[in-house]
Amino acid sequence: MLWLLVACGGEETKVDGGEPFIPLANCVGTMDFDAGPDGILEGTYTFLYNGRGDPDEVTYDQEIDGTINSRMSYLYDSNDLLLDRTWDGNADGIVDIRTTYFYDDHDFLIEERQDNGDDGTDERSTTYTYDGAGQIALATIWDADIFREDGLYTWSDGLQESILWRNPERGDTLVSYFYNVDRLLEREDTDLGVDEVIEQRELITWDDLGRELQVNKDIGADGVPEYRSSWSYVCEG
Ligand SMILES: [Ca+2]
Ligand SMILES: [Ca+2]
Ligand SMILES: [Ca+2]
Ligand SMILES: [Ca+2]
Repeated sequence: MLWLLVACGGEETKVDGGEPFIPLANCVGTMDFDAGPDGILEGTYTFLYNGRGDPDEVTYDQEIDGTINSRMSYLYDSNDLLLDRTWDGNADGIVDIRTTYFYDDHDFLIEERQDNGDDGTDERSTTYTYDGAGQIALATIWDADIFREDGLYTWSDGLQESILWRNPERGDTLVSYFYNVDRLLEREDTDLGVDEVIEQRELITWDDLGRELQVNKDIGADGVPEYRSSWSYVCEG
C-alpha cells in the first residue's frame, strides 16, 4: 500500500547557524507515481508539510485532472505527537479509515489502532515495545480479518537494520534496511520465506537537503523496477 511508503515526516538532520534545519518544513511535496514505469503516470500525490516537516494532509489525484480522489489527514497534539490519521478513500468528506495513536509517559508510541469504517470498532492494532536504548524491539500486529504477526527489530549504530516478521500462517518475512553515508535509507529488501531470495527491493535516492527524490520498487529484485515514485518540492522561506 503506497501510503505506508510515505507516512513518515521530516526529521531534524542538520544544524545551520544554530537553527535546526528541517528538510520538509512548510513544503509542498509532489509525488508522481508511475507503474511500468513507462512515463505515463498513474497518479499524483500532493503532500502538505507543516512547520515541523510533518504531513498535515496528503491528497491523491488519480487521473491528474485536478480532482482529488482520496485524502489522508493528520492531527497532532501540542507536543507534535501524531494523534490521529484519517483516510477518506473517495474524497466525499466521510472518513473510511481512522488510525489512532497512543503514547506512554515518555512519548513513546505504544499502540496504533485502525478502525475501518470509522464506526468505533477497531479492525487492526499494532503494539510496540522498546529496548533499553529507546528503540523499537517488538511490534505485534493483530488484524481481525487476517492474522496476528510479530515483528522483531534489530538495530545497528542507531539505525534500524531489519525486521523479522513472524506470521504463523504466512511464514516469516525478513525486511532489511541499508543506508547511505548521510544515514538516509537507500535500499529496502523484502525476503519472503527468509531464504535469501529477495522478492522485492526498493531503491531510494535523496537530494542535498535530505528530501526523497525517487523511489524505485523492483518486484523480483531483478534490476528492472516495476514502480517509480518521483518527488518535487516547493518550500516557503
Ligand atoms: Ca505508467
Ligand atoms: Ca471499524
Ligand atoms: Ca525469499
Ligand atoms: Ca523487477
